[in-house]
Amino acid sequence: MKKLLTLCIIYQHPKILLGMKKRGFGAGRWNGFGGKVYDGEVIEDAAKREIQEEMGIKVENLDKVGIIDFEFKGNPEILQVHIFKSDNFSGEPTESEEMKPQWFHIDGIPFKEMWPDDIYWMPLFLSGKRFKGKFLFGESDIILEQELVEVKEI
Ligand code: 8OG
Repeated sequence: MKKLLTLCIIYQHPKILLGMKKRGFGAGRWNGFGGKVYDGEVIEDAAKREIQEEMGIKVENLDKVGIIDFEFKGNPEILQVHIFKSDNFSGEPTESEEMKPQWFHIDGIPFKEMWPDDIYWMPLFLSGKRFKGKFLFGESDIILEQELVEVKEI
């Protein structure tokens, strides 16, 4: 079974906007903004909705830059995360019940407090590349297998 999720990172060089996830899956980690795509919902619309819900800002121009499939050993479910980039938004990033937003300089991205795969694809993200990948996680979210390739189109 495949579950679709979105992840959006606002990138205004040299800073990116991340949020500390306060509850649920991935709590305690810095991450981009996003969540589950509802049945019948256009993926990009889901990304915009989540950004609005999680920090109260509106984004218009989303650029899809990556798709990564995540699997957890012993669990048949595949989480397919569609990764978007945006360089502009309207409104003020505001803390919600789910996320506490914060800007980070790209030389100070807190990878130790992020999902362990992020350190692999973030350089592609930051350099304007598009990519596809697959990560298999084991216990304690250790990466057991990984594939990551740069692609021309997504
Ligand atoms: O709705 P919920 O908050 O559970 O959605 C999970 C969010 O976490 C969604 O934005 C997708 C994102 N996400 C994963 N796995 C990973 C991962 O390995 N790295 C990053 N950076 N984000 C992930 O579900």
